Amino acid sequence: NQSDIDKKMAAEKAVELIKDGMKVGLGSGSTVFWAVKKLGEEVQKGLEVQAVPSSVETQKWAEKEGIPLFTLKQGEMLDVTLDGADEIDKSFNIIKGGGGAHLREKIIAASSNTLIIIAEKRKQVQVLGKFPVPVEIVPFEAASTLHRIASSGCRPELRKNNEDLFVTDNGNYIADCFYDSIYYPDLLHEKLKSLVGVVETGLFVGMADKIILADGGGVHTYTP
Ligand code: DER
Repeated sequence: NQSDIDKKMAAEKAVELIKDGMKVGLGSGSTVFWAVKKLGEEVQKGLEVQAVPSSVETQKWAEKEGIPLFTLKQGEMLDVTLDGADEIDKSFNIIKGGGGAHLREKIIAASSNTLIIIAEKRKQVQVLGKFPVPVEIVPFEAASTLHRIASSGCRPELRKNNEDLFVTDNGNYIADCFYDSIYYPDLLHEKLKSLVGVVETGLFVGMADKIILADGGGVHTYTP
């Protein structure tokens, strides 16, 4: 369907930027799925890369494609990371975490010299906030942490996985936090991070170096 075509187009455009010998961060989600697939094809044709996956799901995809995986040493940086987005505003601030992987995704993005975001054009919005902000919290006394998060002016909802609570790859919970428009994502991120019990937010502020968006009409690359 058109959505998959668009995701695939954006993903494959990004993979063109991966050169021999690069250390690559792999994000998570259905757009990154196409990037891993394309990167795997290139590896099978001889491209030499090493990758760090941002979720167990991405790790499995990468292993299936024969992409060599590794762990960064202290101080070692990735050359480039490819990752998706749930919402992108005009200043290229991003909400991520729809798939529950934003803690590992942010660790990888922070350890990468370049962060390339790949997405369907429909993810671009004027102002963030239609999509709830995923916030990873520790399970211990989660209700008290939710109360502290609510005080930041949102309605926090513990993410479910069918009947059970969703548990991240790190053994934590996710609170999906419903705000109205988020005009100052940097301030909101700092406020949330200051709350005890909060591990990481899905607000990626000023982190993207390149945005590749696809819609039926083609692929557009934006540099903040
Ligand atoms: O959960 C995540 O952060 C994903 O990258 C998400 O933001 C994008 O997922 P999608 O490519 O399946 O829309």
